[in-house]
Amino acid sequence: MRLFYSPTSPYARKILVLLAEVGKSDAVTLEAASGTPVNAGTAPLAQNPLGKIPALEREGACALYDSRVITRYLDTHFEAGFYPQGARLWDTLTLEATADGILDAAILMVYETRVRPEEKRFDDWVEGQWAKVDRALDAMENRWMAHLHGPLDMGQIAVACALGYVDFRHDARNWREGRPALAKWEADFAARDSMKATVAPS
Ligand SMILES: N[C@@H](CCC(=O)N[C@@H](CS)C(=O)NCC(=O)O)C(=O)O
Repeated sequence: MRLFYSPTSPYARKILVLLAEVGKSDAVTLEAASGTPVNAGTAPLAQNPLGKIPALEREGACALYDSRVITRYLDTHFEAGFYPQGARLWDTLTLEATADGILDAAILMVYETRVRPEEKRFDDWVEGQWAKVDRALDAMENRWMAHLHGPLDMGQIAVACALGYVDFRHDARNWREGRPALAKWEADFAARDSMKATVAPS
């Protein structure tokens, strides 16, 4: 399998963490790729017409995207069990979607300053994106800690990668302030080998 990725992509990191957790990092060949909404660059357009990474090329089968489809596929393929059976599945999927929503907002904030010309920038829109992140982090602190401390699943991996990305790109927002439980959980999770092996290069 070939994974189109970038070492700074938090969506790709979820996949790399999953693979590391199941001891299957060697099962994919990594192919660096990147693009933006205004320049597809080296994005794998043949594998993903949306021009986004990650995308997973498979032998004799169609390429997979987006990251949640890829993690679900790899979880099944390697029988990882990171998408639990029964009622906990819906919590896991909702937590995963919340973490990915944080990433979607956090990345749009980055594009706003990196990609959009200065005279076209819209500060209220950027702050609206951060408000989404802020609310989602509050929900984790107030509602999700019991789940986060449960058996390892894809919701937890997604949250850890989202928090890592907020640190990486939005450190100045100081997300830990007022969220001691989530901050402690993040510090513990970040010490896992799978997380240490996939830290974005600065
Ligand atoms: N929902 C997608 C989001 C992927 C995504 O936005 N990736 C970024 C890089 S981290 C990208 O390729 N952006 C290029 C673009 O938006 O055109 C997923 O989970 O895979």
